[in-house]
Amino acid sequence: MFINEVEFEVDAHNVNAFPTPLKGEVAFVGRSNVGKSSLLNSLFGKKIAKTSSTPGKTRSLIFFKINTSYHLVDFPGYGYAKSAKSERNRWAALIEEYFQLERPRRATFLLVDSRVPVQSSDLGAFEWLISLGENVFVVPTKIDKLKKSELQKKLVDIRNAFGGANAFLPVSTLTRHGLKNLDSTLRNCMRGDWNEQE
Ligand SMILES: Nc1nc2c(ncn2[C@@H]2O[C@H](COP(=O)(O)OP(=O)(O)OP(=O)(O)O)[C@@H](O)[C@H]2O)c(=O)[nH]1
Ligand SMILES: [Mg+2]
Repeated sequence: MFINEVEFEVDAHNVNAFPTPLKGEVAFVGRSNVGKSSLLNSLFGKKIAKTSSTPGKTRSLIFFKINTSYHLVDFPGYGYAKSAKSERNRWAALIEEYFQLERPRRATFLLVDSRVPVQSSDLGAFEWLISLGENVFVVPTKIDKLKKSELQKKLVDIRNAFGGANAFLPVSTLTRHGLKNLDSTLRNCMRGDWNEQE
């Protein structure tokens, strides 16, 4: 596996708390509860990102240092209606600021829940990231919840909806399906040859 050393670096509630950039960085974004933090823990092989069955667990940008040279950033989820509007606005502002900063960001991994139809909030996030010139990898999550035939159909829908993505990387943290592929995609991104992906 590419990731062999992980360290929690900082829990950033504002731009001033973002760490000094390293050689490369990737962001993990998606709706609340889609499985961002769980996926990072599975990639890391240890539970250092906080997860919860209650949406809204991650409330700031959490920077993890991997292999001493790169950052992985765990984002707060968007689309969580129950949190206070002022708090949602604050997260939205922080997310926007992050993407407007010059950082050595190689790619953004946009996680989408494979169990539900394509969501307009996910499409909105995708289009916004593409408009900023981001390399976006779409990661359908929780695929253990679908039968094989349902999954095939869902993946076709997702590919059609998110045209312009660098690649589609379905995963399950329960079965570990797709994790190796994701890990090697991360390696390619960090080394700057992510174009070799399909
Ligand atoms: N069945 C199944 N459940 C999963 C999978 N990945 C995550 N979950 C569950 O989904 C829930 C949310 O997971 P988190 O990783 O906390 O989600 P998050 O996207 O970080 O959520 P926020 O921090 O609120 O934005 C938890 O109950 C996880 O156990 C998966 O691959 N399969
Ligand atoms: Mg989280």
